[in-house]
Amino acid sequence: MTPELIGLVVVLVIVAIVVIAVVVRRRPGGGELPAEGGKPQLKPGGEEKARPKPGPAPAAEEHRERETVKKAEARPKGEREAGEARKAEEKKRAEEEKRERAAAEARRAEEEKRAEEARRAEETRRAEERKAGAEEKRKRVAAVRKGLEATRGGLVAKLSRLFRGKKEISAELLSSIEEALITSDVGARTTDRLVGRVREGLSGKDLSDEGMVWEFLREEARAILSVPSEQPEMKKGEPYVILVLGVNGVGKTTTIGKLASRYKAEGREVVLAAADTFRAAAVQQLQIWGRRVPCEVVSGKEGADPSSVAFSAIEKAKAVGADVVIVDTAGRLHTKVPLMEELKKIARVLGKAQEGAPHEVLLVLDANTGQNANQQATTFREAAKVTGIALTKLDGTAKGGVILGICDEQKIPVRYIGIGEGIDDLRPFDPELFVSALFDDVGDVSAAA
Ligand SMILES: Nc1nc2c(ncn2[C@@H]2O[C@H](COP(=O)(O)OP(=O)(O)OP(=O)(O)O)[C@@H](O)[C@H]2O)c(=O)[nH]1
Ligand SMILES: [Mg+2]
Repeated sequence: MTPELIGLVVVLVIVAIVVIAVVVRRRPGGGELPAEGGKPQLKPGGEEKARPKPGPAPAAEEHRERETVKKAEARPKGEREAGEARKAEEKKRAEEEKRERAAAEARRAEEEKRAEEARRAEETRRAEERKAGAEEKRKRVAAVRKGLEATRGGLVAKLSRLFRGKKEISAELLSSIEEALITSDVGARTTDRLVGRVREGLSGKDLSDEGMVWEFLREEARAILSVPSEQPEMKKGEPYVILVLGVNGVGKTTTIGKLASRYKAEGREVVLAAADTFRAAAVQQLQIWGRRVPCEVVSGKEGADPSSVAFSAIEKAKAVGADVVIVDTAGRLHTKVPLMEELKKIARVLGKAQEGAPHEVLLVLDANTGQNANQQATTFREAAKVTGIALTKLDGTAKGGVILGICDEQKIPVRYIGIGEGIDDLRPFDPELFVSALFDDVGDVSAAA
């Protein structure tokens, strides 16, 4: 190596050293590299060497600072906007809720209005129904009352005359009540019971004036007349059989005709059995009713066995699909044993022809016969299982009080009352209605009496 070359190398080395020194000094945070963990090493017991920290180039730092400022500026703006959006959302929601509440309120008001209208309409309907029911009841009471005019003019007028103007109920008044009841065919036993109860009420101070005694008698009458009853149900496709009994001329055939007409009006098909084979006229009488109703009448030859006619009638009813069979029988004195035996036979044969028959054994009693009607009931019950009573001709007697004695002693329910000869003059018996017809508005009766 030449001395010139050596000199050049030395110069280059020096230049390189200088350049390196310059570069090292200019490095950000220049100096020694931080120790492991990125922290500058502290000399034991000393402070961090004061020297520039290594960091990004000034341009990058500026950029970052600008970004930070921007972010700092941007944050409050974003928050503001978010807050405003939230508020707007809340306001919107509150308005929606308000609208929903208003709509719900309107719906409720509408529903309440409708419910109120429905309630009013229902009330009006019920009031009309009540009015119609009351009107219907008034008509029925009036019709029965008309049929009971004679009894009202008798028993009721007598009683009301006794009570008129009385302030105190004396022993004398009680015996007058007793007499009025007896003479109206209420019957001795029932009269005793009624007067006895009035006496008890007076001594126990439960009854203190004539109004109370009147009301008490009315209530007692209603209770006596309300005999509990059980009737078999009518079954579709099986004829319901009614056997009708009674002494001569009480109104059996007429009652059967009226009854058939009632069933027919209810839409039931009826077959009549002319089991009164003693008289040709009896069969003809039933046939006339058959044409009036109209309904089928089954009859036999004059003098035929009544049981066979009854049997044929059930056969006929089954064949034509009729709902009801009503068997007319000859009037018989309850004292005639063979005739009563015949009734038993008819009942037996009916039971053979149709299970459960006769479903009703209806005893017809004429109200005009007074206490004798009660006697008839006792005897007929021994021959046949009487399940109901039809009390006829109440329209023609002042002795309608007999119904109280019959119900009280026989404990057989009265099913129908006859208040005239017309087809509509048979009424189902309703104790409440009957008592109203008999006892209410007595002012009219006593005035007339
Ligand atoms: N005023 C009135 N008359 C009635 C009533 N029921 C029946 N009659 C009349 O009583 C009379 C006898 O009636 P019927 O039906 O023939 O009596 P019956 O029990 O069948 O008579 P016999 O078959 O002879 O035993 C007839 O004139 C009927 O019009 C009624 O409720 N009021
Ligand atoms: Mg007859």
